[in-house]
Amino acid sequence: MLKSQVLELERIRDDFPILKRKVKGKRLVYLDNAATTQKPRKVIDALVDYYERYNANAHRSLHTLGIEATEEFERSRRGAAEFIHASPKEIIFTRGTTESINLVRFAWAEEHVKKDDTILLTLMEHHSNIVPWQLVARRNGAKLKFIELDANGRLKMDEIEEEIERSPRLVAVTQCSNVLGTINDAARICRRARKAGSLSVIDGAQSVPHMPVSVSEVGCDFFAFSGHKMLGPTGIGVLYGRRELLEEMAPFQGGGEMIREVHLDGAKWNDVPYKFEAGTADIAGAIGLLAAIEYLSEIGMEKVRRHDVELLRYAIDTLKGIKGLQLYGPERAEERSGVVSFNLADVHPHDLATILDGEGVEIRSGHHCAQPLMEWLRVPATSRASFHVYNSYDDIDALKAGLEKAREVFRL
Ligand code: C6P
Repeated sequence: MLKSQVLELERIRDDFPILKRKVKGKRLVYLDNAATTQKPRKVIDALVDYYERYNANAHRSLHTLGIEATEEFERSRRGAAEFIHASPKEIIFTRGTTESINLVRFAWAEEHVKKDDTILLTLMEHHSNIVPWQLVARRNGAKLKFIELDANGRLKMDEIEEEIERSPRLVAVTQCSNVLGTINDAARICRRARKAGSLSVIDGAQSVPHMPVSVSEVGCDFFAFSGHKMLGPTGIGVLYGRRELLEEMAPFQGGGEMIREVHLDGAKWNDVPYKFEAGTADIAGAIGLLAAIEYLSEIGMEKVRRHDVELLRYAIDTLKGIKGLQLYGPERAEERSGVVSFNLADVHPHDLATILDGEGVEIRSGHHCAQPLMEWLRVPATSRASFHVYNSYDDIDALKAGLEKAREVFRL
């Protein structure tokens, strides 16, 4: 059944051309949304429209096309700002979450993190929110401290609060785990960090696509997310940075647009956010991201979240009934975003993913760029199904049927 209590699924699915294709002769059941989502016609059309009608560089040429491209590019910035309740001056366009976090590394942390400082992280971070800090720590002689999780994969809040009391230089935490789905109380963490004089970086790669997010309510110093996980194009993302910090920070990369004036003996920087946007931006990507934001806003992020919870509840109940299947992460759907990781007996996740692909069911298998978390779970890899607005109960039924087939193949 394609029905949902929350969304008009038939209409929504109609908006996504790719959902009409078949995989191995079967209906496409796309459950790899945490890796990247599919794109609605509105986003595809916005990209084509830019290239067909007003393709030009932004913030450079004063001809008609240049002015139209600049206006749409800046309208995208305002749209992104409104979506997360920030000011447009605090929105820097990047290639995605990874580049956003690395921007903080190069433009803030390399200068401000000193010898023996602590950078506080958690065991559920994606490599994008670990490796940049390992590099800073190695260069500047700082320490990394990782906060543990409880048996259900929830962050130990008392432990992180205790550590924040010690005033780490930086607290870098994901709002939602891409493996466990766990939602962290980012607002509480950032409030404590602010009180302790620590800066906060929130990885919003898996939260912004799935729930209403307000950076002003979260109260973070930096916030990163990617367009391609929220129905937008690849190659575009956002770094939100608190205005006063951005004003003080050094540039990220040097080049065109990030300067006010350049002379043989030096240069002066452009205003924020342009100071951090050297070179020609992904103009089409930003315009496509705005189309995605408009599409999600038309549905309403509250509804997107309610649909996620509904699917999670059904998925957890369904998968729990499969013999030999181990689920990871919090049991209550309300405590997680639209991601379900699991292992089936000792079948390798890659073998499982191949069998499911034969049934048209696309999931991700592997370490999901979260190897420290895999080590904590004591597994080399997991299988992972992840949802978005076009997924339905029968996608989860198809996943279950595929898993039952795998049980037969592996004689479990
Ligand atoms: N996670 C996944 O399948 P980029 O690649 O820069 O758009 O996003 C990186 C990233 C950062 N943080 C979190 C929590 C993420 O989930 C991701 C991307 C994908 O889980 C690809 S590894």
